Amino acid sequence: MIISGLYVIIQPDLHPAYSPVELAGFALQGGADVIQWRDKSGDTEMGWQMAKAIAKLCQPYKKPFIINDNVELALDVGADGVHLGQDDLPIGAARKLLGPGKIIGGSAGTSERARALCEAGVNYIGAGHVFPTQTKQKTTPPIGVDGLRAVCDAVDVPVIAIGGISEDNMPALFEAGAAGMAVVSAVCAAEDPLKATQILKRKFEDNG
Ligand code: TZP
Ligand code: MG
Repeated sequence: MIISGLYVIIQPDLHPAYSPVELAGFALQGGADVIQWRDKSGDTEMGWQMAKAIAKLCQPYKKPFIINDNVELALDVGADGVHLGQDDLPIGAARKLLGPGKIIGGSAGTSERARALCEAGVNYIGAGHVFPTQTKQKTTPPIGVDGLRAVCDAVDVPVIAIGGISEDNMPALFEAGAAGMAVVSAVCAAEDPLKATQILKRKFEDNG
């Protein structure tokens, strides 16, 4: 499975009306190419229940389901892979647990880190944050479109841009060489998450 296209990250507690499972359903209906479950709540039971339900939801769509941070959870719910940041399990250790068939993504803000992740065996890079974002607390400035381009130029695996992405700033990201774009709030905090996904997806069709 290759990771590219519209990558929708589902987080709990962002939408006043819809549950994470409902949000994942809207994202899939709207044409998301990848779904990730990202849960920083610390509520292990809820996280497991949601991950299990979203994994099931993804199956008929044949879209990859990725778990953020948690290799154990990914194995338990039969996810297609994991996304790991700098503070998570090292890529090599995750690969040992997951085996060669699962997808492992890693986060990079620089070309050096992106290259190191590729050497460690990631299948794709999440590059960012490209633009300012309210969704994740950041201590470094955004890498911008030029920073994204540097990462794209440095590696052969698909690069997924992340951070502050909306329909308006997507064209510049394609131009920089991104294979896909990951969004959290553009779908999970949208008044109409289905319509929001459809609008983002159309941008891929326009640029494809
Ligand atoms: N990693 C880098 S930025 C970010 C993550 C998880 C949050 C992106 O959220 P949004 O709402 O799409 O800006
Ligand atoms: Mg992480």
